[in-house]
Amino acid sequence: MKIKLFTFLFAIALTNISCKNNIKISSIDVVSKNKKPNIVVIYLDDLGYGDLSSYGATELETPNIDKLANGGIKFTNGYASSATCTPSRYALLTGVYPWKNKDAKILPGDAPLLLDTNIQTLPKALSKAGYQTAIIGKWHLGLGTGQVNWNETIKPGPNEVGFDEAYIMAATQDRVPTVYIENGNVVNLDKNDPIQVNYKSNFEGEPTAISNPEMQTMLWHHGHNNSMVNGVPRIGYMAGGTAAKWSDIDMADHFLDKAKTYVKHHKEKPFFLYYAMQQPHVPRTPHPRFEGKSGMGPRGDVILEADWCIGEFMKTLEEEGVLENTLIIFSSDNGPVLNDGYYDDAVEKLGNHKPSGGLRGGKYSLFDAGTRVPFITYWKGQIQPKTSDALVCQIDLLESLSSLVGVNTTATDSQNILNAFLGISNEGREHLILEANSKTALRSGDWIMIPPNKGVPLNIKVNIETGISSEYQLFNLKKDRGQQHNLAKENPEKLKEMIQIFESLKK
Ligand code: NG6
Ligand code: CA
Repeated sequence: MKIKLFTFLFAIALTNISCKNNIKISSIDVVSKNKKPNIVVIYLDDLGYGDLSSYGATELETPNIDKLANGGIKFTNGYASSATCTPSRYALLTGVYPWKNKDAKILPGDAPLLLDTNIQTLPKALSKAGYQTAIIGKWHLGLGTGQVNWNETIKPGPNEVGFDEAYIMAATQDRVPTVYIENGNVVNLDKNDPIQVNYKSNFEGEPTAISNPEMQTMLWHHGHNNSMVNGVPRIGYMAGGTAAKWSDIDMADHFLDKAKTYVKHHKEKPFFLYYAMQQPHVPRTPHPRFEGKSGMGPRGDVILEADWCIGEFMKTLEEEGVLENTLIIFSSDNGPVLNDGYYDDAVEKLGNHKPSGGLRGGKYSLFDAGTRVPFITYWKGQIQPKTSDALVCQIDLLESLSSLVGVNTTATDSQNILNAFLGISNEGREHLILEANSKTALRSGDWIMIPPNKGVPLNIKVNIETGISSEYQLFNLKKDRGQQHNLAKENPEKLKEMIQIFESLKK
């Protein structure tokens, strides 16, 4: 009879505790004896710590994601590496702290590829172990080498940094070009209607939200007033490519369909799928099936839509017979924001919902809600359900998953905390440097230290506290989850210790 991996892992946990002098067997040895699991990273965009019912939300229900949270490990101290997208995704894929790369900032849609093609990446590491690899969804790490010609094969891009297959949007849903790109080629491109993209100036005769406000179906609040696509004003100017333009309301279904098809076609060998969903980033464009369903306006509706997509995706894993051999990691690239540049009722219809789940700040913030996000690992029949307060970060997936599949890396920032991810241990990393808009803070144990920074304490446009202060800030998250009591003056010893750790890690 086949003995389940969980039984093995449990036995090993006991072995480690009781037989200290014996040679330690690690979870890696165990997994290598078994078939390599498929690995799926489901990554949401701007989903906050409090946006899921399994993470305490009372005003909306996310039953499908809750199944993962309640049937897997629900981390309460799980972090993105940054409070914005590009740097978090950079860290997720490279295992390198984003603040070490000065270009790892929110990128325009025509930015060159941020990743050096020689750098180690998560998909490359998994490829070494024989995995098939794919990204479906939001990329936002740049493409090409500058001056991209969207009408030819665009490279380097995801295929050149480790993904065998890539079906992506270049940047964000609110940035041009608003087209899907499959393995470097714009999908449905009509060569007679070439695409042009410019982030500085418009193309002659092309309507913008400024020249033709009457064409808008969604109004811009700040930023988004350049080219309009499907009535939604975007960041950046685009001309041509009419047949290739995506349908915003169908985007979720479109990526879901690609993800399901990928599983169906690749289930015979281990695969790594990075399913990077666009919700609930702006513009929030739920399919009409979900319109009005949350009572919270489009932001709530697209969270329900994302939850439904995940349920459908899980059904596919089950139907294809791979659910019990698939490790799923669920998280978000940064914390929540309500008004991120459009009038879409996110603020007006919020009601009692608390996207940040009582944490301070939000997207763009050095306070905790900027980076502390829902973080779940799920592996049916293998991971025993629990809530874990281990300190874990997306940056650690590179080293931890490499160790799971038996691949060596040269990681420095990424740590092997596989046992925390598999629930064998409650110990994650000791320290973590967090980043927001190129400024950094230290989390160590239950403490957070934010050094003095220049800048404004409130990002007025999005109404989010930045975490910036001219003074040191020190918080004990265990006693003060909402970061209301700055203990820097009260506890100079702890502050000194935190500064020392911070400085040694930032060297
Ligand atoms: C900001 C945009 C915001 C969003 C963000 C990127 C403006 C005024 N704001 O610059 O709407 O697109 O970039 O979000 O343009 S992220 O989640 O991809 O980092
Ligand atoms: Ca984001």
